[in-house]
Amino acid sequence: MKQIKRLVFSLIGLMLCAFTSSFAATDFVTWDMPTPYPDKTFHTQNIIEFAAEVKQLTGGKLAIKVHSAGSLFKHPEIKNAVRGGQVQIGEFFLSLLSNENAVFGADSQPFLATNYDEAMKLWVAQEPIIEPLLKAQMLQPLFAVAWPPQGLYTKKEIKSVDDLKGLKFRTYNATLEKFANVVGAAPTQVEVPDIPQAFATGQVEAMITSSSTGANSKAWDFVEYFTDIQAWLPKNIVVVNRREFNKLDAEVQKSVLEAAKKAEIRGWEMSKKENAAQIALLKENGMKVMQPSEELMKGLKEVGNQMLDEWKKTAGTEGEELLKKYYN
Ligand code: PCA
Repeated sequence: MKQIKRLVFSLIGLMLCAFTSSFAATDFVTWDMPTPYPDKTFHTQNIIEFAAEVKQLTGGKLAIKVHSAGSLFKHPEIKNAVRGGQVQIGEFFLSLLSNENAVFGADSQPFLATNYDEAMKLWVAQEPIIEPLLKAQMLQPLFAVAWPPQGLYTKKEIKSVDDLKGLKFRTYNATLEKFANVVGAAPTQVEVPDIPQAFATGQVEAMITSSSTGANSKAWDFVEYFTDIQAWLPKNIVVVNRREFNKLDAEVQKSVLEAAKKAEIRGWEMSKKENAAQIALLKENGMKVMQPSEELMKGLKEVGNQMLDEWKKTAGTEGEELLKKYYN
């Protein structure tokens, strides 16, 4: 009898434990999400919508608190903050990881993919290659969105690659830094929120970035020319810590993946619309929006070819596989 009592008690105990822990798992959870770019950036807007959708789909079980503009973690620290579990989810510029493996930087190779269709094709080729690399670091990619094509911002008209020589050049990753070095410019890494200040103080005088980042930074305050070279479309990626993701209920996990899928589609559409609108805004504010000369494009593409050859050497078989998929 005693034994049966004990058994019943321990069974009740077990059930209570299971109940409270499952309750804890389904209880309301808040995730912190650092992002590098200011609120008005379309990527950030897209992420704010993603967070709202997650909240709605999960009936409030998962709330994502967005900390934009590098306010919680500085851009270069975001990936490791997610990896280490200090935060559960985060956004960063994918090609920043090219120092770990060159395949992460495929989307920043000059003139490899120069429009939205090609950029999407490149992402389709790149995703299955980078996913296991991220997974090995406890990271699960959720979605990636391309920036508009990268253009050239300068104080003077640029007619050939030679005109870039000696310019103090704002850069945002190792590939762009390399590009600046190859064309004989002087690179300085500057995060987006610091662009206006870097130009105002003369730390830099030229840059390559999207119409979006140029217009958001009020480029007309410090440069006169935007040359529409459409050199590449780099991406931002959103990743989640897998341990944290696995803690969620299956239903909540499903909702996160569903919202992520929608965010990727919406983000690419936003990017396209953004490009047209922001180029118009550059013009409205008095900037000269130029089509590149043949000579400039020829020179830039030569630089692109040279850089791609070097990239192939460092990207090894994974890089080969990526390019094969992309070109097919
Ligand atoms: N804007 C970001 C990345 C690429 C872009 O268009 C930047 O300038 O840092």
